[in-house]
Amino acid sequence: MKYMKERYPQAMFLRQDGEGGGIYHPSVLRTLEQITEVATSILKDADSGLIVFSGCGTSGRLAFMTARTFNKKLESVGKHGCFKYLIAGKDKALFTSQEAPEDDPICGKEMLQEICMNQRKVLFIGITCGLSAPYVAGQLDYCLKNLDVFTPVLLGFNPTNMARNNKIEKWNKTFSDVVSELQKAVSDGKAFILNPVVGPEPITGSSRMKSGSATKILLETIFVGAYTSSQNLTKSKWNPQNHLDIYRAICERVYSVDFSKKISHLIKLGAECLQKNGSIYYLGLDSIGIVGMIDASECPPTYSATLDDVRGFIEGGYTCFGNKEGDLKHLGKHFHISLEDFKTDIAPHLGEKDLVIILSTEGNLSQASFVQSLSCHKAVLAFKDCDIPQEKFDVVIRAQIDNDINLGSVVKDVVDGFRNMYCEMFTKWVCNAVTTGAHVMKGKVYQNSMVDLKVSNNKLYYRSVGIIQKFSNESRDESERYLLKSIYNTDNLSESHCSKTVADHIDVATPLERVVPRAMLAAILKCPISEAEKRLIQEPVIRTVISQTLNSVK
Ligand code: F1P
Repeated sequence: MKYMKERYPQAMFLRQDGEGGGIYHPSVLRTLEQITEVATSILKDADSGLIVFSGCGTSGRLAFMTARTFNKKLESVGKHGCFKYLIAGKDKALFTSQEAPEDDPICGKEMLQEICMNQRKVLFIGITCGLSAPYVAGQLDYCLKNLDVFTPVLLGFNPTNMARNNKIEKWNKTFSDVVSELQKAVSDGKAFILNPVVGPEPITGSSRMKSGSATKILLETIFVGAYTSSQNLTKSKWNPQNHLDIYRAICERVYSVDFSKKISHLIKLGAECLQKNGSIYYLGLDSIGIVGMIDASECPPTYSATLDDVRGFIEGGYTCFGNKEGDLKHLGKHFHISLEDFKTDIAPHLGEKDLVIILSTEGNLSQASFVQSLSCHKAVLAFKDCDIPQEKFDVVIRAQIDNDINLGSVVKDVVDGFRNMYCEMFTKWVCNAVTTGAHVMKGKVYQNSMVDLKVSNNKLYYRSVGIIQKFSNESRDESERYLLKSIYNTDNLSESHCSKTVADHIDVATPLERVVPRAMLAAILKCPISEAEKRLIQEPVIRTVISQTLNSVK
């Protein structure tokens, strides 16, 4: 894989100047301060309004996590938790990707209306890394029509001129149209756009990585600031830059020589397990466990992984998880999330081809006898100086946020109350590295492209067309025809295939396997779909079959 410095996670902290600068850009810092002021005014009287985070996929899951963190914080000081989250596809989407609802702006608007009924003041933060999700577009549009109640914020990581301009089905605007309207409200001081450039993702389009991390970092910077100001915890004015410095220090620590050696070891173990059709399991405590679960949930849409390839479990199950709809176990085995479920459903079947990674702030999970007796590969990531029986684990990563990381100029007392958040960030970087690295080693990526993605929403449909075009040198229209041929498993597209909507194509494509690789091979070789499928059966490692095919037509 081509590695460019700007793709490294650390690159998101680069001090870029000029238009479209990074997270330290003065205009970004100013916007952070302004949003913090609005949030502070709501938190000072938490019964007076709401703060709503909303998004799709990873962005929605981070919306959930952030609302959970700050509600807990408010409740710990006897206040009412005024943070709410919305995610396209509702709570089911916290665990498995439900990407079709992402394309529905009306559904987005209605869900927002429902939770904001009778509110007088709402700070709405719509998160969409690519400035693209119709679900969020519908919500921002609704806020713009009701600026007396809503202060809308668009959080994403593209310059505004790159906002998606594709037609949204059954709607009369594009995301880009909504951004233009938002810009007018921004100039009137009634809305905000927070869209620093964090550079390209290591795997093109895998916004769960840098953009996901930046989402978490920026939201936490705003709300740690708002919380501390509303509680009068600090006399000096909140300085977002100091808070961003903490994450920069954590990122440098994760990628320091000693930690990266251990993480590479973990990636190799993970890859070996996936290659042997084994699994990676995260077992975690509290929010650190949730980070593992989120990481796992992103593997199917990004790498066409099965729901069993990477899974996460959390001590206390749904009670600890704290989602709106509560226990979702009835939806099937992939919604069994507690350690007890892991012990009964998974532990008895573990073997040499599986890897269990303990994620723990305390280390007490790593000491649990049930973990130590598991007959599989085991690793632990812990954040306290605890007594980990090293000999029982293949990899031990022990990070001490206080000692390892210079918390520098940030008020120590402020940071003390949010230590878990920094551990979560550390964990996210480790988990993302493990699952990305393991899938790359499994051959799920060609160069920097996620060539085996699921064609499960409008954005991913057109991304797939782009990937086929890039490697086949066919025209865009012809590349789309190859995609359709692969979806409908035919070499002769009929009138009825061609007259269907993109949403119809997505419905058919979502449950299918290897749709994009099959279309790519057929487009490169100009061969029937059945011939492409035969090649994929003969050589199931996607990267290998693509590079062999490309070499054969050189
Ligand atoms: C939302 C999202 C991603 C997911 C996939 C489909 O993207 O669900 O989280 O990985 O790419 O879209 P965005 O709206 O945050 O750009």
